Amino acid sequence: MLTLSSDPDVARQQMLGFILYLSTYACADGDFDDAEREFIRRAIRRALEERYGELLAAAPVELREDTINRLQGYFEGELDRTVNEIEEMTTESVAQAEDNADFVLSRLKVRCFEVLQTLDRSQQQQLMTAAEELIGADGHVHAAEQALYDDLAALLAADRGEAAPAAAARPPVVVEEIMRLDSSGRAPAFLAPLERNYSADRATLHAQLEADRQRALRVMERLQRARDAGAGRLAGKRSVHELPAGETFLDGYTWIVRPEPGQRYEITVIGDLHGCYSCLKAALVQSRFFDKLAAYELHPQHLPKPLLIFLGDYIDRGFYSYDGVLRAVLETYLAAPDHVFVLRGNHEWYLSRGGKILPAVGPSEAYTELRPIAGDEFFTTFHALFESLPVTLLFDRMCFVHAGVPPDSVFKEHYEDLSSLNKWPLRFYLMWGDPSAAAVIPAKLQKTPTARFAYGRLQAQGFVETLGAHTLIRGHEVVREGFRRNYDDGPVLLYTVFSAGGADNADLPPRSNYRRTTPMALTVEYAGGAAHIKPWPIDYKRFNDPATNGFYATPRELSAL
Ligand SMILES: [Mn+2]
Repeated sequence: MLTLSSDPDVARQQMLGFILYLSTYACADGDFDDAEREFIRRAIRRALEERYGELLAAAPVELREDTINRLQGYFEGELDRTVNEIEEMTTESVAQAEDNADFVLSRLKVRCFEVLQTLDRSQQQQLMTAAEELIGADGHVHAAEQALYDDLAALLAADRGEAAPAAAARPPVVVEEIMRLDSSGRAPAFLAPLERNYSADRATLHAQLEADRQRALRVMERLQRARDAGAGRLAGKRSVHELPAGETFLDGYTWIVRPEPGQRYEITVIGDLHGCYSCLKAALVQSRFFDKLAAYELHPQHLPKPLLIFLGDYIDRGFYSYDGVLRAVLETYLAAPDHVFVLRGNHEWYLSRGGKILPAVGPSEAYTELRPIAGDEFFTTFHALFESLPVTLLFDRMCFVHAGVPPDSVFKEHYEDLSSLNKWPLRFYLMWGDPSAAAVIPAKLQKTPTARFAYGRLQAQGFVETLGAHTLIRGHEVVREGFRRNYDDGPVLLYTVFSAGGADNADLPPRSNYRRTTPMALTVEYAGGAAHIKPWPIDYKRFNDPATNGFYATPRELSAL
């Protein structure tokens, strides 16, 4: 429940605030009963046990017990003092026509709010959760308790807009000016043989679909091996800091990359591709990822380690989904599985109903085009592939995910520790949300009839800080400029990158609204905890050309779009 600071003075203030806060709730119904007292005593105990159990892990058991008991006695004294003080307030005189109970409640409210003000977002959330539990501790929820809770939640939400992010330390992340990367370099050799449209000839098509299906199976096999090795490693881990340096592993649907001490990294980040194969090819050429990887493997001690992250949404919208972007992304992963990370987007989502695979996102152009010609086995395999794709990657204190943070209600109900990121409701919502300019989006507004929802800056901050991170990089949203600094001046940073689009990109249908977007990708240079983010436009145009792109050598033979 309450995680105490490692600084003893801060921890004491936290505990006193915690006691004031909870006893206020306990008194809000006009009666401080035994169940409520017992609840607070146990809450104090749990916080002390967690703090000193860890701190004095190596000390003899008796010493540990003794320390915790002494502190328990001290804080219980503080609890009695606080409760007396609150009860005394009920005898204070008030102006005529004012109700004393209202006065006490509003005073208490302010005091609680002040306590909350001294805490960071995730600690605030801990207190609000504890209050909720306490309200129910005596068996029924009193209207005054609920009113206090609701008012504080509203105050907190309103206040977050005023919170001074400038005062908090900015994470060591700098966004550089847009840079230009030329596209004259070599494409990875494995791409050219893959650049074949699905054929109208049935036998050829069958062989193509089967090759794509086999590739998907190989990817699943590789992911499964990583998963077997990393299974269970996030259980009980509250923050990325608790994970050992220098290790990379996949637990469930969450990739963890803990940088090796002293190692520099160069991370290429590619946002939504949506069937724009020319964008993918251009990005691979411009980033020179495979050239850099080859050089790194020769001189690992002198060069930054290259990583490549795909943020999901490979299919639909553009002309080259299964036979283009998805095929090439999977092959890219298989070519360098220790350096390439393929995350899942909301378009990588099918439903299985009575043995049939159905699309879950509409319109689903890739499915519509292939459904009449590809068999159940094909879609069953890709359904399984999509289900198996990881959703989150945590590199040091940077979080990479398709869309962003979960709604408050889902986060509260399902999140316990880092392993909770693997639970379906969280995975689902991490692929659907969009950041808002508002500080907080109220719960009511997060409940939408569609999967898409909005989150506010402080909700993003609460989520990202809970993971132990400070920066979130996501795609999902068709931002016209291709790269957007959504939250760029607070203690938590959030950026959007979109890699599909282009006004004159022949990969897109003529009337696609993606043509309004300038596709961009990112290079993140990382060293010693600090990162430089460099956005760059994708030169898709160079690859809308039969000379550089096999897909343009022959007309598309299937054309549902
Ligand atoms: Mn999306």
